[in-house]
Amino acid sequence: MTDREQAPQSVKDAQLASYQVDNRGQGMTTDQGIPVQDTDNSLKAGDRGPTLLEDFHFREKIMRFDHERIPERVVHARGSGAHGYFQLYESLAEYTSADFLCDPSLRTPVFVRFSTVQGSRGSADTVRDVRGFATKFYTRQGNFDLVGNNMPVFFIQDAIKFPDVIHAVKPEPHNEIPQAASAHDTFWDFVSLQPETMHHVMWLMSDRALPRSYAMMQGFGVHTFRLINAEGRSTFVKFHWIPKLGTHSLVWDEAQKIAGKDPDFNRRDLWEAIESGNHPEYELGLQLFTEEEAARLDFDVLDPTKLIPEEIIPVRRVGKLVLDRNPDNFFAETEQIAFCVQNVVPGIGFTDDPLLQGRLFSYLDTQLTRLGGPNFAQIPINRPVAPVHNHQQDGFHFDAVPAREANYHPNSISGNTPTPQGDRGYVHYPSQVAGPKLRLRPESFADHYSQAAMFWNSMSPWEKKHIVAAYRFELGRVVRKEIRQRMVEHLNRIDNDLAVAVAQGLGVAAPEKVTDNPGGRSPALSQAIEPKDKPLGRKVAILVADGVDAASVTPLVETLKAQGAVPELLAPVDGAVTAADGTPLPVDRAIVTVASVLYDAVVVPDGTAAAELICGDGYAVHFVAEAYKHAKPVAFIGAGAMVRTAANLPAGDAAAEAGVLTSGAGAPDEDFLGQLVTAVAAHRFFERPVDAVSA
Ligand code: HDD
Repeated sequence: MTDREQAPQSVKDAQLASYQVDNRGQGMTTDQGIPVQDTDNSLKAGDRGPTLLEDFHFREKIMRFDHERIPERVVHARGSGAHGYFQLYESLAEYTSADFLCDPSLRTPVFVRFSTVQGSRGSADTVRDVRGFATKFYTRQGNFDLVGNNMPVFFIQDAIKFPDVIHAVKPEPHNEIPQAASAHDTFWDFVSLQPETMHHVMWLMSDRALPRSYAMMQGFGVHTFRLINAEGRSTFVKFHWIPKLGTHSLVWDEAQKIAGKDPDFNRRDLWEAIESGNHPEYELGLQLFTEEEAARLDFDVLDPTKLIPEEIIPVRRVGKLVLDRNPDNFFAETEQIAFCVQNVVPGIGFTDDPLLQGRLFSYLDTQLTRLGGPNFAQIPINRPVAPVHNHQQDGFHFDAVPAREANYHPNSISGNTPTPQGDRGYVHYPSQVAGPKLRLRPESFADHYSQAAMFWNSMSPWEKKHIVAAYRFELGRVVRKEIRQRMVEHLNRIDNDLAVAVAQGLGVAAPEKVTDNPGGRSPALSQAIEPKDKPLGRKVAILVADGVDAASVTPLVETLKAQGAVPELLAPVDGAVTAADGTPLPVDRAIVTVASVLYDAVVVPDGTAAAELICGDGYAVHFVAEAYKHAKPVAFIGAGAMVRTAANLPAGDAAAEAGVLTSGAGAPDEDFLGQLVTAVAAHRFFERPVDAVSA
């Protein structure tokens, strides 16, 4: 690797490092640098007397504490972030003049923040919601912020509706219930009255709204943007992030339970993956197309409720994003990072998508309140690595110390600098605009059902089942019957089978078919086709107890680790279990401190005494039954099969046995270990008859 490849990332690292304060090994001082004598006792008049106003250390300490909170983000308040880099595969100079998209030898430093939309800062990670996927590229030409989501479309077509959709989905105004959930009247009231939401809501009801991991989630820029090359030629572009680990989801029952067992599930997973060197990786994909190609599509590319099927315009993979460093301080970095959709560099431009146009105002504006003034770009995490020179000045928290006499342009005092850079500066793409000023939606935005139907038609049977269950759950929580009925009528315009299935679950009248399903199919939209060949990052619980056969445990652990999975030994109590041969086997956690929902698979090794202990532990038996119910691989070695019987797992046909592995006594052979790795990689076995499993 050349110095050049390393350079930009280390520039940002060096910049951040220059702000880092290392308190370790230091004596305590006040904010003014005055040495502190004692921080445990306030200064009093006499040992039982009143605290004195003179105690400047006490007053400073309490004053700082009283003002620790800043307003949380209006949306996307709950999030976690990481540092990393972006590197291109080959030059895109044919399409763009953006430096970081033309030079494959550059490593552009990035900070990525993942988030949920609805909940407050302290809400759970695994709620049914859209996930934010916001990337700040610190390029040599300034910051480029790609502020996307894990779904390629949005609820609304015009930014003026954003406050409405967010008010509707957030907790209801009279009682602030529910937290981080869309299953309530105001959301579905709005949705049922604003049919442009239909396509995005279909995504929200799908498994995409329950990502297993941020490292197993796609990202999308949503809008059509432009790339502009050095000759000024524009090409339309849709941005995609494609996770190396594939796109995988939780199931709804599991997601709800995780919200209680470990509300930090996705945050912890991201943190631990980076700490353990399993750096999350994504490829940047581009759908590139001309205005003529756009004109031939049967929808408007300026409408953010529509996606361009990959089968029509393929996704070209052009570079990779690697997240390789956790933040040093959550507040300083993850909380204070300010993404702004208007942050683009030369070579990247906007289109007239009315949602995008509104966002160009909102993000800059929101930072004023959130970060307390106009100088938020000077906060270390927001500072570009590109030099900043202009005549902007003053305001709250102005950290720069400009050495200059002229603070205006033109000037003769400072040699007329800093100087506007003409063609080397950012040139807005000179698209033609003309027309009367009107408040209306274009006719080309009028179809709200075809792509919702396309999404539905593209799903596998198990994905469809999950979508129906999600509508039933969400609408089942809606109190007002007329809202449920309105939604079923909309669903009927998408697909009669869907509407009937949802209606049956809600106890409302099943609608007659009024139209044919208006959608086509885009096979690329189904998660069923995701690559499932590697178990990378999957957590496997190995249930052990005293008397376990150590020979059946060791090869499991070694094989799973070698394949990039994360095996953990769980036992009735923490510490160590004594294996059948008398050796102590260290355990990772007591089983009661975790739950099956926090793992992707479960294995019960051999050892009669251990299996008997596990069979007698209701929590452990439930662990296995619940993993089965959530369609996860379950494996039993030798006497471990007693737990299968205790958990009362369905058996007898291929569907019931899918992903259920058994091995003879003692050390498992290569064949079994291979099957286990394949099953863990496959992730879920949705063909199982799980509805009757009580767990
Ligand atoms: Fe937004 C935050 C993504 C439409 C107004 N938005 C925010 C974040 C993400 C998105 C990922 C969190 C960034 C972070 O981690 O700090 N938003 C989207 C996407 C949209 C979208 C993909 C549609 C394609 N947003 C949208 C509209 C508006 C906003 C139409 C307003 C007109 N969004 C905001 C905001 C936030 C924000 C209020 C809150 C905090 C912030 O910006 O920094 O300005």
